[in-house]
Amino acid sequence: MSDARDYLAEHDALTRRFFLQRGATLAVGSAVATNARAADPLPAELAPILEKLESYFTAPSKFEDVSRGRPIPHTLPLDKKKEVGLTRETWSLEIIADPENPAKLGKQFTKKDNTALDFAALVKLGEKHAVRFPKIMTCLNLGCPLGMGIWEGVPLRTLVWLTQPKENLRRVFYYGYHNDDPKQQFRSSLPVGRVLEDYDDLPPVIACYKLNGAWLTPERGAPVRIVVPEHYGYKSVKWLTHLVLSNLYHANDTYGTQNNDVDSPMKTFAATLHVPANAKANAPLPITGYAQAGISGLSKVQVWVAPVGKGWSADDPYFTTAPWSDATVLAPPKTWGGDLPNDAIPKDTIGFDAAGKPKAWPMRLAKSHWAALLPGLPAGEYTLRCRTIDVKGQAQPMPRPFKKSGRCDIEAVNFSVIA
Ligand SMILES: Nc1nc2c(c(=O)[nH]1)N[C@H]1C(S)=C(S)[C@@H](COP(=O)(O)O)O[C@H]1N2
Ligand SMILES: [Mo]
Repeated sequence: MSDARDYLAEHDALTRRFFLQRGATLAVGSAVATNARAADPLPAELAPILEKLESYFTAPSKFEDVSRGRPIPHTLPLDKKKEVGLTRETWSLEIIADPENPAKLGKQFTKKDNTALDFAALVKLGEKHAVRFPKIMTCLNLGCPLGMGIWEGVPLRTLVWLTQPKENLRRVFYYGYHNDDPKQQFRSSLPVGRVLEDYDDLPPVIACYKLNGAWLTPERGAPVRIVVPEHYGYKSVKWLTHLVLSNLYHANDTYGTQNNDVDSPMKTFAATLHVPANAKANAPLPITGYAQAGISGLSKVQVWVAPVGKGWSADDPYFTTAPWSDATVLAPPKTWGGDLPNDAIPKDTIGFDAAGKPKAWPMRLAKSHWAALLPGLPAGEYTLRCRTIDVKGQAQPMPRPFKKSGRCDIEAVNFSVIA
């Protein structure tokens, strides 16, 4: 262990010195890549990989898809979609009291009574109430985000208030179209307090119909899906058909029956995008990655390189005392991507000012990119690890061996340095 510690302390000192030198000697002009974006100029060696970085927002068609159903609802032919209400012209939403734990409501919205809310009525409500906000979509069970978007819709509370709730309302649950087969139902839920109020500076929970300025596509849940800003993807139910107001006092999410922790908002963590495959000995190592700013926010990304097999002290399994060094969290990009019309942030997007500039950076519940240029190493096999520091200065992900509480790790990637 002491061997490893010595080596690492040395590499740490080297890393710090290296960064200082870089900062001092690199001219601004040599450091600008096309979409490069740091408050301070980044070393020119990073330019080629910064140019290849993914766009900040994800085009709706480029999102990874997590969809259940046999057949998956978005694969139904258009005629069938029309028949079952999965087009904007044919969609409608029932808003009802839970038959098993009924909330007392002044009014319900049902297909039977011809009072279900149709798409035109939702969009009409949107003229007055619509909100839009950036959010990263991440599956609780998967290691990497599915996509980063600006989601737009009507706050769910606007729909809840339409029912004139009187009493016995503690939970709101909702589900989407699943081939009219109860076994295929995919359901999520929220405490009513979260629907009615946006505590902790969160955007509202919405009945969403636009992503990145365009109508939702069938894959993303058209015509209407729920989007819950602070939660993993399973709370954001697609092909929404039913909003159920319940006096149940606990979660009844489908994910809860699959051993997932359904009261666990999104975590902060980092991962790499580019690590040199076969780096040259003693040549600087350009590295990029992304970070997800979860509920606890993001203040830093840190990296640490150690020789493979050197090990780390068994009493510090989360490497809290390792010689981490700060990477650069990239500033807002020059172009946003994601197929945003005119590459502009839609007007009145939460978290952005009137000129479409982010009010704070990095943004919470969103993605960021980062880069680091590490000093060259002798030939050998190495492990690069990355982690984040949240806004309160806590290293993240916190020790969290429970994958079913939201998958996130201190990522470790091995790479070779050759003579
Ligand atoms: N109706 C329905 N909604 C759903 C799902 C589903 O299978 N059916 N999958 C959920 C899960 S687990 C995730 S992670 C997100 C993924 O959103 P995306 O496919 O738009 O990326 O959708 C959620 N909404
Ligand atoms: Mo998921």
